[in-house]
Amino acid sequence: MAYNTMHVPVICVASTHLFISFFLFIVVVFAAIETLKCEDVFSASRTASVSISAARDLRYLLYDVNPPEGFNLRRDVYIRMASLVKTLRKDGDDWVLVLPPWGRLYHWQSPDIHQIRIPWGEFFSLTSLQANVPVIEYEDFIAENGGLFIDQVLVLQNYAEGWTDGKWEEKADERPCIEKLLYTKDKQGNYRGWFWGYEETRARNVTCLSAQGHASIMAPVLQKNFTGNSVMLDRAETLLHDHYAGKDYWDTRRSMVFAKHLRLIGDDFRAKYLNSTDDRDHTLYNEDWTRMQAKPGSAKGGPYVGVHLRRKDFIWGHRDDVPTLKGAAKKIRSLMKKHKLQTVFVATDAEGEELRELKRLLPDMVRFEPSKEDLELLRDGGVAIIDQWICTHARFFIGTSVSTFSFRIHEEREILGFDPKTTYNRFCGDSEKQCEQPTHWKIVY
Ligand SMILES: Nc1nc2c(ncn2[C@@H]2O[C@H](COP(=O)(O)OP(=O)(O)O)[C@@H](O)[C@H]2O)c(=O)[nH]1
Ligand SMILES: *[C@@H]1O[C@H](CO)[C@@H](O)[C@H](O)[C@H]1NC(C)=O
Ligand SMILES: *[C@@H]1O[C@H](CO)[C@@H](O)[C@H](O)[C@H]1NC(C)=O
Ligand SMILES: *[C@@H]1O[C@H](CO)[C@@H](O)[C@H](O)[C@H]1NC(C)=O
Ligand SMILES: [Mg+2]
Repeated sequence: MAYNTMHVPVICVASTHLFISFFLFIVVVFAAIETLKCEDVFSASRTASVSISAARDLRYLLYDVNPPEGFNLRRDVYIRMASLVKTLRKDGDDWVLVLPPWGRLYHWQSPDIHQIRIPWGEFFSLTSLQANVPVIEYEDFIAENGGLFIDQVLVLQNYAEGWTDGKWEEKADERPCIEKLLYTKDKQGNYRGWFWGYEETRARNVTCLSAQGHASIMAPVLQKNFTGNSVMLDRAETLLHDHYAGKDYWDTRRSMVFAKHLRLIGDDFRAKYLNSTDDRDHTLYNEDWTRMQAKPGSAKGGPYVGVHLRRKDFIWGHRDDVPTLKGAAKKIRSLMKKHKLQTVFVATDAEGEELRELKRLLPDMVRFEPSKEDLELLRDGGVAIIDQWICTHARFFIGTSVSTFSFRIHEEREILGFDPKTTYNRFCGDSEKQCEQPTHWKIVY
């Protein structure tokens, strides 16, 4: 087969020495720039709030998500919280969103790597987030707040009785906790909990709150009922999007620009192993997301099929919308033929025997597989982002049914201006009857 004559190495392990020095150089330079920029943005926002400080008190909104949820659903919950903060700021105090440190995620299991208390700045551009809504890292919150106390934790839950009369109604009420509380009272009467691995953090009070509705139904509750300086919403995924795929959704989504060093590593990989550059592929990216408005269909993408093949918990349940590896390989070959592409880039969480089988089935696939040293720097989250970034730039993309990892790639491609036909595609189960393809969500500017 023609694939066997490809010049692409079976496994692309970048030259460690070069990679490390390149990586460190960028990290240092950009970390410095980011810090400067962040301080600028931040002091500007502070100055603004000082001038009207009599009317607007500074208040902090913190949040966390159900522990088993992964990286990409958490990115979705961020959008809901950003929307709530915008609502809170419209009338009332000077609310700031505190970014929950990354860590202890079920999928981030690479051994011997520090994977907790990771600031958002390692994965996302803080200046870009700041241009949408005021945000700060948790450690800055500790410093500014002058201590380790969170005034009030509200553990969100559904209503024990479900929807009364089968009627949907938006509401929030203090209620007894339904599940066992993951916070325990200490000798001083304060609450200890996970708090992203910050063992010294304590909450003064923890209450359960049944809530059903959009994120902004919490605004009056936070403005009137809980007046502490810092309020944390735990299980924040309980709240729905204010307006899914509306303008505000997309503003926040567009502001979630990946950290520059991760984009550069992805770009470097594209150039080296996939013959893909922004100029040729019409995927020019504007560092300032507020000025980025690619014409739909303008992006061409690099000469490869991008694949996100989700395994692990997606196959353990024997779901019928997820293909076998054989089924996936067959589909990939047919897509390469159809689109006249000789290269395939595969992002997957497959491991062990599954990964070996995949390599047997697709010996010429290109993968981003960092060395152990690089993995220590990038961590599992950074590698996931680089995989997503490379899939984002493919001429044609196919993902896995209802995977939020694939959904985030769809959005990133939408931002770059790809024709939706090349983006909203998913694998079908080997014997899936009705294989509905993903929904196209058009950007609202
Ligand atoms: N590097 C990498 N990690 C992946 C890939 N697919 C899944 N993962 C990991 O598994 C997690 C999947 O969980 P999540 O983000 O919740 O997405 P979902 O479960 O597919 O909806 C990701 O966050 C990654 O840590 C992949 O293609 N590449
Ligand atoms: C908030 O306060 C109002 C007025 O006191 C009360 O009616 C409402 O039930 C409270 N809501 C919550 C969620 O505590
Ligand atoms: C904790 O919050 C609940 C609900 O608002 C309130 O009734 C209670 O008095 C608070 N406890 C303390 C110690 O402040
Ligand atoms: C890379 O792509 C360009 C045009 O897109 C082509 O001319 C060139 O031959 C390709 N290089 C390799 C090594 O495939
Ligand atoms: Mg998940």
